[in-house]
Amino acid sequence: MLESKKVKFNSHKSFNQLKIIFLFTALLALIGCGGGGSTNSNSEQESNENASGDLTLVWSDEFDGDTLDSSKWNIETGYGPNNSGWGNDESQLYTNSSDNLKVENGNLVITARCRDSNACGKRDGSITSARINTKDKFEFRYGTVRARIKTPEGRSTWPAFWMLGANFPETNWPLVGEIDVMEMFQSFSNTRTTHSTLHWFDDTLPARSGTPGHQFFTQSRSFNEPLTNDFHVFETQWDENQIIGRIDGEIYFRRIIDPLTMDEFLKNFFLIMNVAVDGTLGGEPDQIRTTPQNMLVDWVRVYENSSDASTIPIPTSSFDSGLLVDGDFEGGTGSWTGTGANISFVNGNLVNSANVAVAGNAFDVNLGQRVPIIRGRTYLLSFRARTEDSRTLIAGIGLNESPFTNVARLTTLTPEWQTFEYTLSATSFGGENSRVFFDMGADTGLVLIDDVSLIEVE
Ligand SMILES: [Ca+2]
Ligand SMILES: [Ca+2]
Ligand SMILES: [Ca+2]
Repeated sequence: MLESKKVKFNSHKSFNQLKIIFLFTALLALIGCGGGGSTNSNSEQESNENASGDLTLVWSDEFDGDTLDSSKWNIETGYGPNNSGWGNDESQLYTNSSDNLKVENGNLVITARCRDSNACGKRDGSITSARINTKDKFEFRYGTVRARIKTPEGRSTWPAFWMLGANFPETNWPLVGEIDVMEMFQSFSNTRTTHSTLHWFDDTLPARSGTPGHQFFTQSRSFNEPLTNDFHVFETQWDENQIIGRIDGEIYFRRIIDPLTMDEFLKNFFLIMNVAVDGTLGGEPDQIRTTPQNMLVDWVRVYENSSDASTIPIPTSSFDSGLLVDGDFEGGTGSWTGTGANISFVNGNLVNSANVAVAGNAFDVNLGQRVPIIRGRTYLLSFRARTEDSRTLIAGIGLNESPFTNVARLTTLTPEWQTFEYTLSATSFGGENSRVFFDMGADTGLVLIDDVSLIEVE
């Protein structure tokens, strides 16, 4: 859930961001990350409770009563600041009516509905839903937050369980930081996929959207069955070093916190739950025209991590990237750029992943890192890569500016990881603004890249 109450941000999901989301979704579908993983058994869900070790409960709502506990939650109503649809061009009116928000049978129930099938319009009061938060009532720094949620159907719905920095709205988004524990949306994804995302501010890098300084990092997990069929436990484990995301106890998101540029995540956050309709990541109202769609939340629990120090092991990497930074992608950093720069968690390892849906120019989907190249010198570029079936990419070194002079090799990938080593001589170019690059847009299909290094050779 993006938030942009004060920052004008009409098109915050830029084309590239949408494309990246599509890339992730397609990738995860392709690599087939397991089965449905769904269970409707409380006992099975509860058995996952200690999957992250011994945790101390610090806050929870079991939704056992028949009204929302106002000592824990605030109800947000309206269309958001400036009636802008909460910064995302969302259509719904948030209300505090029991038509949209109630506690029933042990669950919080948020219902998105249209007045009738012919009245389902944008911010005219015909579509209603609900949004609640814990600002000033429960704010925390570090810990494990979990919720057991049955997400709503409906192509237009955009349910989310997320957090904003506690200094919001006094401090603008994205300087407050945003942690999305669970987000599902169907315009650019599907009901089989949950997304976890961080948003923060870092103006030393090119903005990732129309908001200056906006950076984000997103990972998703797709299943064979719709997540909407049943309850699932969505989780974020957060300490001063990194943020981990899980669904039903299984990790699918990991991001190391750079304390210099991601200081947003070293401060207090509060919780938010909502079901948006339409807007930049929802979709045109369809099912909700005739059938109200419910998000059910059995419980929300926040646990202390088991000690003040980091409890999440940070992967140690002995990989030598040579002249490059973070060649094994384990830092999950912004060292890599390009339309094909998407770091993904695959079998316990962070790799760069891109899936090309439509073939075009090779450079249309690219991954690169700036590195000085000295004219006349020779370099050894090595990396590991694979695809699903068979396809090519172009790997090389070259100028990072026009005329993009380069020396490169056409590389044929297979479903097995292969190591490629290319000796490349910079006979006709060089300079500070040079780069290592991978151009992947000429063929369709998946590309996974890992362990990239560049060294100078005699
Ligand atoms: Ca920052
Ligand atoms: Ca409950
Ligand atoms: Ca790696």
